[in-house]
Formats: sequence, structure tokens, C-alpha cells
Amino acid sequence: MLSKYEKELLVIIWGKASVYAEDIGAESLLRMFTCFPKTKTYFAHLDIGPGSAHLRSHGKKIILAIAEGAKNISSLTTTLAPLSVLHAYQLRIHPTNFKLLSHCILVTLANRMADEFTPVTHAALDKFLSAFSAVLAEKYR
Ligand code: HNI
Repeated sequence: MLSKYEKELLVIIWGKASVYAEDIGAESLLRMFTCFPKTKTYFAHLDIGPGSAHLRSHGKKIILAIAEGAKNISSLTTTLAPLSVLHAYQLRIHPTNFKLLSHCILVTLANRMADEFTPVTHAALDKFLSAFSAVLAEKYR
């Protein structure tokens, strides 16, 4: 599904993104909470307001997990198995939400990357985030 070139491109993009994992993650989560308020219900036990410590630390975790996955896309199913179990059985996140967060991450990256967010980059990121989300939602089937 992803070409060799796309995979190499994704390693570079996520390598750069992981340096700013906290900022990118927090912004992506905030976009999700603002545009799709129902997603906030999963975080009712936490303070996830703009600039909050948890928003930032959680955002960082998410981006680093994705960046780690980008290093070895062909083994996503294995590496993400524990996260998939967590989201399906413990957190019980409805699978639709993965698409919402993926989109918010894409928009955040597009904003930051400006001219570097080419159509080729857009397509590679979109395909990768879809594949990542599909693996995270796998346990629901
Ligand atoms: Ni998600 C915890 C990664 C989508 C709600 N999530 C995590 C953790 C990682 C993570 C990493 C921390 C696990 C740990 O501490 O062991 N989540 C990801 C990734 C995506 C994603 C990479 C998608 C790309 N999570 C979502 C979505 C929701 C979500 C779409 C809900 C709308 N995640 C949670 C919640 C927790 C969580 C809730 C627990 C938070 C806490 O600290 O209690």
C-alpha cells in the first residue's frame, strides 16, 4: 500500500515531528476536543484544557507512539498490539474516534509544514495514519 519512497518519507517526517512531539500532540488533541466535543468524554477524569500539563504529556505520548510506528510500518500489527488492546478493551474508545484524531494530526502537521506539506506528503501521511488507526481499531472486529 505504501511505496518504499513513501515509507522513507514518513520516517523523515515523523523523525522531525518527534522533536516537537509535545507541541504537535497537544495541538492535535486540542483540535479534536474543539471540533468534536464528544471526544472529551473519554478524558473526563483528566484536566485536558488548553495548555494543561496532561494535554501536553498525553499529546507527546501519542506522537511518539506514531513516530515509533513509522520506523517499521510493516510490523505495525505486532508493535501496536498492546495499544490496540488498551484502546479496545480497557478504554473502550469507539473506532470512529481514531479517524477524527488522525485528521486533526494531519491538519496540525499541514499547518506546521507549510510548503513541505506537498500532495505527495499529504497522501503518504493520510495512508499511514489510516493504516495506523485500522490497526488500533483491529480488536473491535
Ligand atoms: Ni489514545 C492512552 C496513543 C487515539 C483516548 N493513547 C494512550 C496512550 C498512548 C495512546 C501511547 C498511553 C498508553 C499508556 O499509558 O500505556 N491514542 C494513541 C494513538 C492514537 C490514539 C497513537 C491514534 C492515532 N486515544 C485515541 C483516541 C482516543 C484516545 C481517538 C479517544 C477519543 N488514549 C485515550 C485515553 C487514554 C489513552 C482516554 C488514557 C489516558 C489516561 O492517561 O488516562
